[in-house]
Amino acid sequence: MALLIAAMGVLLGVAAAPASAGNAPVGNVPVGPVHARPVPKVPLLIDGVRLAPKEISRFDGRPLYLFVDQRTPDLLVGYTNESEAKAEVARRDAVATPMSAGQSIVIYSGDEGHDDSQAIQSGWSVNNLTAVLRGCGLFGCAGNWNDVISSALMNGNATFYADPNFGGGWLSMWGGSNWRFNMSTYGFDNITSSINVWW
Ligand SMILES: [Ca+2]
Repeated sequence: MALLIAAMGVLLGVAAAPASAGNAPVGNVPVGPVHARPVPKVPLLIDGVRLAPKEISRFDGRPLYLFVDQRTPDLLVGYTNESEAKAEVARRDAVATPMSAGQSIVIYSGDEGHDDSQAIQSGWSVNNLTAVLRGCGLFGCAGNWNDVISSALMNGNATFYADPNFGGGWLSMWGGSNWRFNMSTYGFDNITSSINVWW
């Protein structure tokens, strides 16, 4: 009997694993006040000052508002003031090639477009990626999309937010035309909790 119970426990443990994995903060890389910010792989231009990637630690504990232009993908531009960042994005958007209807981006849970994927059309946004399940099959889902986006394929513009409801620091990827990148390049791996694919 004891053996049987032990065996059942093992079975239950195996069966329960995917559900608990789905609820756990998978890959939760906080950008809150007490945590070090992930180091991007490209140089920075923060508030107009050029910095080496590791110098992003200067801004640990406060949100950064970042964007990357596909034409200069090896430079992470950022602001400490959100209004200034929004003004810069709007300025660039004003001179951009008009978007066409039906553009979309694809988000992936793995690097280089691997693992779970989800397309999001331009004009749509998700205010809380915890609500969107991923990796679903006959036996349920592997989890949700919160804090797991590791790469994206962009045909459109998108802003990735660290917090739900388009809050916290953000990374705006601008001018996407068949552009695939890893979020880790820009220090934003496994961070996104809400997303806006804007048009
Ligand atoms: Ca997050």
